[in-house]
Amino acid sequence: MSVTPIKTTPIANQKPGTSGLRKKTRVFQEPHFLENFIQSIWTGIGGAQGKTFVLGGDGRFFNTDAIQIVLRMASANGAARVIVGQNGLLSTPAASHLIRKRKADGGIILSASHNPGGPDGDFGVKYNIANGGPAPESVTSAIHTATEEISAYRTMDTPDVDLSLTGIAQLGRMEVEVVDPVADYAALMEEIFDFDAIADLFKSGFRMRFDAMHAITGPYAKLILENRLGADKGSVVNAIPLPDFGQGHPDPNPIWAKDLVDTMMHVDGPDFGAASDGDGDRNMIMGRGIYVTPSDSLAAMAANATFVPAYKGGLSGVARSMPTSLALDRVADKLGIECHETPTGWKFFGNLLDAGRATLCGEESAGTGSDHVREKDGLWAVLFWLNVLAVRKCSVADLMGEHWQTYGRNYYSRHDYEGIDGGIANDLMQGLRAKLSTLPDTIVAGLRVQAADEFAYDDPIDGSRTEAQGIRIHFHGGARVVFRLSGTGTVGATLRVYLETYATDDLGQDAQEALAPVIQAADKLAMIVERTGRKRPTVIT
Ligand code: VG1
Ligand code: CO
Repeated sequence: MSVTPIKTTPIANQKPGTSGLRKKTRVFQEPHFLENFIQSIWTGIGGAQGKTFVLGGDGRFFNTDAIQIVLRMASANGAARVIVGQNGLLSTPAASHLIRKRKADGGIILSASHNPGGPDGDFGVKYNIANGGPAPESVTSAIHTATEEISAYRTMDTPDVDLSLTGIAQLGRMEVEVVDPVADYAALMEEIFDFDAIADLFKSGFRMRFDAMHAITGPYAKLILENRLGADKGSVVNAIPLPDFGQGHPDPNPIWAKDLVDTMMHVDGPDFGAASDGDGDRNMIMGRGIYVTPSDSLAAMAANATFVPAYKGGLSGVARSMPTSLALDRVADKLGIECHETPTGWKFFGNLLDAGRATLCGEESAGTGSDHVREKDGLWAVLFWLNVLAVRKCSVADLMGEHWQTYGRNYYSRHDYEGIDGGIANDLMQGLRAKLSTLPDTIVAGLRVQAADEFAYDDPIDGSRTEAQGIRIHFHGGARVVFRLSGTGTVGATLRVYLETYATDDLGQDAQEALAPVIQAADKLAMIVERTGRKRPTVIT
């Protein structure tokens, strides 16, 4: 069982994006690709010697092989212990919780989140630090530098560790502790929420449907929603995690979770509907006849947080990613608490959560979370909504109707143009950047520009500055458009156009109709059709 240093050379483009390194699965399977990156993680964090790590993945194709590769490399690099989810499975929030609970030095999560899986799909690796959250930019850039300088990695020649049974196994000098992936997470949820109130809600005939999209949350949702809380058997659908997510796209939005939307829009549909993504950190919330945008969900959660036991004392502050709608800001204003605006990606919330400057955070991309872990958390958001509905005894539609009456409504939509040429995408952004200073006070598609800039973030805790985080254009009257390029795609570039307008009356419009002038202005400003040749977005959420 000797440790073998294997000679290697740097592989280009191993730069972590918004959330870890994501590539086509076949790229990850190429010789040395995964190994180079894992060794660079150890180098980037100052070595693995004597450390304890948490390890798990969302179960997508190549998860099982990759877990064994990481285990061997951890042992060969001197790690003391790796805590791994049974069968190599852990949802992202469960991994975050385990890192914190077990005071591990960090964790490796194998997932490309909402990206499709399978041999022709995507694979990914994220590194989380000791607070349980995604590595900040300082760490990911050290890892990236290491990928550019690597000349060897360390592994060992050992048989696979049996991960099918919980307990402790030995791999070289390292201990491998195989744990139930659901137990600790379920216990944490029970501490946060009023399980009795939610159980009573189900006893009263309340019906729900949770679509696990054949991804990681199936076993978590079955245990918590059906077994512990008493939701009807069969409330959790597509509950068995599959390596290719049943050929689906595990992204909980109205496009990819269309079955759920159809069920919920039916007059006899369930009272509450929800879905989560590949690695269990995203959520989609619906009521009968209503889809709640993630930005609205975040705002409504903030406004109703005191109905949940863990937050009954109030929120210390809230935070949202810059492209997320300003609905949250209105709630924060009323509550008299801080509202932080951060770049896209959960890693920017970590410092605020650690410092107690924010209790609740969220992103327009269906991510919400709190200081209970350091990742966004899909099932937690579902339980949050259930807890609020159980206490307030109202429907989702009534709750949102009342919310808009109180705060006004931020109509919101995101238009994605996927797989466009990288050069064209960069030119488009550059074109916008070049004219930012000339835009204020001009009229675009009937809307007058109030302010235009490129977002940069100064972290109030560690003082770090992150630049070029999206171009934002505010119009008089509260409308806004934001342009940025995705950092999670694996083919070409994805342009994301975030559209928003604010209304205090006429609260029941269709979002695309309410946003029509903003959509027109966005196209005029960025010359999307002209530059990309695309007449319409690939995905509208
Ligand atoms: C997307 C979302 C972002 C999210 C990130 C990771 O990033 O927009 O809000 O944090 O995915 O989520 P991008 O760079 O493609 O816009 V997950 O659930 O994919 O880890
Ligand atoms: Co995810």
